[in-house]
Amino acid sequence: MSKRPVGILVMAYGTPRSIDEVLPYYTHIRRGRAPEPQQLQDLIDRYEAIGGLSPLNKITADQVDGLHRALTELDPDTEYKMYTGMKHWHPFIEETVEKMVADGIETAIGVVLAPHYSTMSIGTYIKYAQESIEKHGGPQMTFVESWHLQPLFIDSTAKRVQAALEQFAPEERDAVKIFYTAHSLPERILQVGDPYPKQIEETGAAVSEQIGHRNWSTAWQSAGRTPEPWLGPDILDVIRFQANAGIKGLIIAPIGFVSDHLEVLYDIDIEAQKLAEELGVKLVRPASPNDESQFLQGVATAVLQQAKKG
Ligand code: FEC
Repeated sequence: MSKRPVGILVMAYGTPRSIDEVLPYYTHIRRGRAPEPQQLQDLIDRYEAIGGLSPLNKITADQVDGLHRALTELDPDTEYKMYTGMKHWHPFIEETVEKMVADGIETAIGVVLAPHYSTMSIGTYIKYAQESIEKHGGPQMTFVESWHLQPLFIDSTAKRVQAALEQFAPEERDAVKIFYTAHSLPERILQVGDPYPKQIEETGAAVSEQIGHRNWSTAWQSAGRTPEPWLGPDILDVIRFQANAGIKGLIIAPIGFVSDHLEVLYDIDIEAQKLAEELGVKLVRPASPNDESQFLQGVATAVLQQAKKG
């Protein structure tokens, strides 16, 4: 009798499939509170500025296919069956867990397409999956909690950051400051000893070490539009500060994200780029991992390590 397939629940953020879905999507992100009409319009405008909608769904699907290929290459004796569950839009994590149960999946591994653990990011994905597993009575699932120092992830990131650095003339490169960024979160995460800021720092240090570039720091981007304090400095303040200090070249490397999507294509490529241009700073953003094979081999390796731990 052939062995049963192992289910892989790949969890990602999710994005609207049409402009009509932006309101319920945004309401879901806000935990059921509908946005003000102006906030909704601002978000629609940002989607329009990046071409109408986000490419995130297509990229997530390509990443899941690539991850399947990588798992099968690394472990040809096991059959892996791939599932995709989204945090904020269809197919929601819960819908996918229900499907896994209906398909007869008994054992599974969950992994989030985000490298760094925070109670408010990966922790929430895992919580949603666990609640769904409880509700639907299975499958037996363990989770990759973070993979921010996975060597193939670091190596593929280092290559992309190095390529960004090479967009500056050799004699300019030492003076180019690299800012490794991630999505900001409310400052209150610090009170509970959340590992998120430290993990971002560790990824930045590992990548910088690999490319031998000492001139780097971390910063935050895409903070929520709420009155409470969010982690800073924000990238826009960083650009202003660096411009005032006479810095002419910057790299913003969004290591907290693994795809081209709104927070990269709008917040960095449009908003931050516009400010940098106004202030006479050359700003370069490294390419996103998307479905690059070395990156996905890194995620697959993290999944297989989790499978061994059981
Ligand atoms: O391309 C797309 O359509 C979706 C891009 C997208 C990604 C993403 C990743 C993260 N978020 C994280 C935390 C928060 C917190 C709030 C929040 C709000 C938004 C809004 C949009 C949005 N996020 Fe997101 N995020 C993406 C999109 N995010 C749209 C709502 C409008 C706005 O504030 O810009 C604040 C919620 C609140 O108001 O209470 C907190 C974190 C990540 C990175 C980890 C991950 O990918 O899961 C953390 C992609």
